[in-house]
Amino acid sequence: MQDLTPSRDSLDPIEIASRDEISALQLSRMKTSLHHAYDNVPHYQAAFEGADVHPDDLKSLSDLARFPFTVKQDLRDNYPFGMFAVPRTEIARVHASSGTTGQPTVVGYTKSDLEIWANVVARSLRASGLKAGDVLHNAYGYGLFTGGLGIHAGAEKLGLMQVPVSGGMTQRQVRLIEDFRADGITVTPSYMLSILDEYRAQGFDPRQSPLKVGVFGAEPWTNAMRAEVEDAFDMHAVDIYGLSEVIGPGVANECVETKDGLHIWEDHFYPEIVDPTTGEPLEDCEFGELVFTSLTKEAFPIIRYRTRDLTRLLPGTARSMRRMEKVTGRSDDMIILRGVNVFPTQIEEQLLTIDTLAPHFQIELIRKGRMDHMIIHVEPTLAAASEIERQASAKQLGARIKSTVGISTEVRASEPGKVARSQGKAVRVVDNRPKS
Ligand code: DLL
Repeated sequence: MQDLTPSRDSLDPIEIASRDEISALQLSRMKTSLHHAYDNVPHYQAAFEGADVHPDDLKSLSDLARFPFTVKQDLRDNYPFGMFAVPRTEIARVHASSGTTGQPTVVGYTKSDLEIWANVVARSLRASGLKAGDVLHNAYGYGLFTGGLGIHAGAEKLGLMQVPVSGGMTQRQVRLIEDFRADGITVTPSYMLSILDEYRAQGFDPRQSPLKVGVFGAEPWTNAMRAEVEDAFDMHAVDIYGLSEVIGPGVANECVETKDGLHIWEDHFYPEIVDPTTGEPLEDCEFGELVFTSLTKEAFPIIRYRTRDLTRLLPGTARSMRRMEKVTGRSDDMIILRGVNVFPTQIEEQLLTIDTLAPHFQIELIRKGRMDHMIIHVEPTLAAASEIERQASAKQLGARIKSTVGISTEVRASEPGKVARSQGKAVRVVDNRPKS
């Protein structure tokens, strides 16, 4: 793999500023952001007053803990535009969640917000090892999802030649990567696996592909998956994180030279880790739920937003800004099986240790008698694998999960192509338990 480390002088000075400088900037921006939210969004005014706190009470960064959290339900209650802090006529764009699990949530951007977003995405793509003149194949979905258009603007800002292909039509994805000689690809890690299958189906050697780096995010993925994809394509695989409520992709990104967690662009997004049950702030290095406060957003300031993503904060390495460890999962995705907490990423990790099984998987939950039961659907690597070989691989995975995660599962290895493929965010868990 090529060394893609960006030169020190190509970085934004704040990325490598002293911690004191970063904290001073955060404090002054946080004061402005709290005032902006309080003065212009009735929800924040009521919530701050309910907690008996005023923006003037913020004297140091740690005073932020006195302010109330914002949760997804607050956004739903204020659907569609109630959380906006500027007149509707100043909104340049909206994005929205799909709303498959409830009422959709809407976020808005002024022109200045879009500019900041493009800058943090450009910073993320540069940290990933891309530079002006490179070709970027952007396979995140375009539309109301923030992935496609978010990456798009940052890629233009960095001076890349962008192929705005969006998700789907996997055969064409492979053809365009090859014909246009893409240096980089932005896509969900699960869809990258579908592209990998298609590479092989078309008879291309993925290790000979022009790709030098993949920038993967929008869903949890493991270091084991990183190793799998890096080896398959002979390219770097780096992690990009973000969420619509905070801005979209580009809240945090790994550096290609270290790949040791994601540097949070702390000059725009202030992170905290809290205990997911009590909401008490935790120290850096302690594991808990990630919470964000926007420092510069105009249209949709967000104060202490509970992301539900579980991780911990670590000191900076390649940049001065703090890192977040790869996200283990969302607290909503945690499965409690007969008293044991399980995340789909733990299943992924074990699956990738077994060479005879492909990296595709889906978890199905059912009820057997009065007990919850987990079925893990997987596939053999080889199309020609016999029934006996498939069963042996399935048994091996079941045993690994039992000994590492501590749960008994039923692993079903069917023919290749049977496990649902993703063209965006993978659906890892299908809950077929009767609703009580
Ligand atoms: O997924 C934004 C995005 C697009 C990020 C493209 C990266 C690349 P939402 O649809 O609002 O926004 O979903 C946000 O996705 O709270 C996490 O649970 C999950 N997520 C995003 N990035 C990662 C990641 C976009 N790198 C939700 N690792 C977040 C793990 C991630 N989970």
